[in-house]
Amino acid sequence: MNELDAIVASAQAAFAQAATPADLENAKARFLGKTGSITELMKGMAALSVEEKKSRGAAINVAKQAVEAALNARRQALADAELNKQLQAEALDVTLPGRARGTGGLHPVSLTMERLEAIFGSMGFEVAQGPEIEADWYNFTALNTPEDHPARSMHDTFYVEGGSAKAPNLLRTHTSPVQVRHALQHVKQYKALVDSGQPMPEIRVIAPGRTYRVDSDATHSPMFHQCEGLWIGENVSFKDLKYLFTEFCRTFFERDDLVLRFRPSFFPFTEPSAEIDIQFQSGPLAGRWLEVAGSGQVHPNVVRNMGLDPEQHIGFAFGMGLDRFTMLRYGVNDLRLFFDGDIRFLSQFR
Ligand code: 2NM
Repeated sequence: MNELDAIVASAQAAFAQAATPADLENAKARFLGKTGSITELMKGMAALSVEEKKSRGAAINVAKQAVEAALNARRQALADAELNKQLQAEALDVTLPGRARGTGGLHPVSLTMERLEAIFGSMGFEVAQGPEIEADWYNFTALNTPEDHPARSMHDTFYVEGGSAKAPNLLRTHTSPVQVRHALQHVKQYKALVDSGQPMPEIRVIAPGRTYRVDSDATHSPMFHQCEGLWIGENVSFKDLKYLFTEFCRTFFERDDLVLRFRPSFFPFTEPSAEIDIQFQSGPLAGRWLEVAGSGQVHPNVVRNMGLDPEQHIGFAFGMGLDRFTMLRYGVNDLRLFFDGDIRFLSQFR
């Protein structure tokens, strides 16, 4: 191999070895740079005769062109490789399925609330709301709860700063104060009728919502959900309560054979009072009596505090725990699951 062929071969090998554009430019300098081997050969021609210059020059030019061709080919190859790498990194598989945006859903207790509102709504009940920070009068006094009742102690009730007889000073321990507020408003609306001794439209209302008690363990949360109901008229009796609540439970649990039991009990705001138990006839809970609500005929003092004459107006009320209803309906065995906010649990109710 002559000297020129050897230089061309060595340049081709050097260019092939260059892994990056910077490597390639360094290799180029060794052959075509100011002191590169091809450049040196051209400098060396100065001493030659005109005839020799012609043939030598042509040969060097051929070699130089070969080196430049190799250089350009490698430049192109490196650029192509770089482009391919980039394309691969940014590759987009348009055949992949899209990423679904997670859809939210209602909390199971909210689902129970909606269900209750729909069922009682179909039976002519309005839905009432009221403040969660409540006045002592609405939460206890109006409900015939004596001053020395243990529920009024700081061990059972969350009190807040300030407050007077009617000013907000505690976190409501039940939603009964909402019933009292609703009844007073209703009576005010129909005041002309009431004053003239004429019949007033019946009060039929439920009050679902958050309630608070100083209580926290596996089966009690300091914040829990209640729904209370109130039906007041001139001829409303316990049999209406029994019919209404039986219909409600059978609809709520979707069981026609569900059985109810009313057990004598005591509440300051009702007299007589009864605990309501239910029994499933099939399924995992079949045969067991499950306590689901408290109820009773509204106490004459409470009827009076609602602005009505207990000699003329009579009715019943009931109260139930929504968390418990939700647990029974869905077979949830730990109350705390409702308050943990774990999406793996909650998403099952979507
Ligand atoms: C219960 C049990 C019995 C009740 C009473 C009233 C009101 F406001 F009419 F007096 N609302 N809810 C009541 C009665 C609540 O919960 C266990």
